[in-house]
Amino acid sequence: MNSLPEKIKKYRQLFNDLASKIKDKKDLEELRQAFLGRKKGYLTLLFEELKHLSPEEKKAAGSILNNFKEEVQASLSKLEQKYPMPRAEKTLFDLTLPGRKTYWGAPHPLTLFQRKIEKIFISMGFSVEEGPEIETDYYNFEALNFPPYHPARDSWDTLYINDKLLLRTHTSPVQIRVMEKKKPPIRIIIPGKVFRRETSDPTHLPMFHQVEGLVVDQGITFAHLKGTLEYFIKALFGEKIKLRFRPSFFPFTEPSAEVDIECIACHGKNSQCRVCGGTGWKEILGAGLVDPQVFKNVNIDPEKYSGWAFGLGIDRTAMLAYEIPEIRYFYENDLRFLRQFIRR
Ligand code: FA5
Repeated sequence: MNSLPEKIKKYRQLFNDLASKIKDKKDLEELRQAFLGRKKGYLTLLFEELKHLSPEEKKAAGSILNNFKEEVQASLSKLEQKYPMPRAEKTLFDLTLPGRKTYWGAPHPLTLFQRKIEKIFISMGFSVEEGPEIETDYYNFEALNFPPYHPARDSWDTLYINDKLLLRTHTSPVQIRVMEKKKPPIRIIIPGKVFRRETSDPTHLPMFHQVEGLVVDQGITFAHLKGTLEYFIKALFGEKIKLRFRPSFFPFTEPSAEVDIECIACHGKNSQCRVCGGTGWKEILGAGLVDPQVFKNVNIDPEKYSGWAFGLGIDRTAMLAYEIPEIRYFYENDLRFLRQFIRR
């Protein structure tokens, strides 16, 4: 039997011989398997032979064998540069596949619409205020001139937390909170959530959003209210929008009005329209001159100051602006609906 150094000499020759004949990466892979293959590679088998040697012989032979292994590995990596292995064979990934698209989310269409409203009023010199969604009976009703048991409270029924606390039915209580702290001139808008005991239908929700407006100064008249609201509605819907002021009643304004815009769903042409009930008009806001009693409740002199206020339904107005025939779509969380608004 040949000694280990002799065998190594023979295999070195074989390796060099085969290496000189390599034509492509397939030959290269075969050569690698022949020498380094885990079960039957020549080097693996030679290493197994070490087991039968004495400790001294093992040490000397082991070192020669390791040198030979390093030689083989170095030659193979040199050859690999000449015939590189394709990446796909080395990795489990198909790098040519398109990547997965990440959906980052976006503001809700009602948030976008609220920002649009805020922008128009800010451009007219208004500032933005906020107030609590859980309100006291005093701010939601009494200070706004709804005494206990007043029948006007019926149209603003809500969820009561206890005798004194309730979910606010409109953004008007924030008028009181602001007027208690700030003295005129006041020029603010107040956006926020409101709640009502209401059955939902295509234009009504039990929870929706309003934006309140309040201006208080000397010499303020109904003409200022009308001019500002006309400017605002045209900025939102375009110059051609048809709107009308209609007399109305609110305990905290006198005189009071409601503003309707033409029905975007049917333009007055469908007597069965589910949005306007066939009238051709849809109410978007209530407004009026601040009642002198409200000024007295916050210690502002009604002989010296006057003011106007309005409360607009954001969801209702957004549905008309985007020509959506159903207000509840905003709350169904259907991404096919919501994604349409991302770039508006
Ligand atoms: C009020 O809430 C008064 N606070 C508005 C006001 C403010 C008047 C300041 C005078 C001075 P009203 O209940 O009409 O008013 O609601 C105002 C607007 O909110 C409506 O025109 C409508 O656009 C919207 N709205 C009312 N109820 C609902 C509802 N259930 N679902 C969706 N939008 C509604």
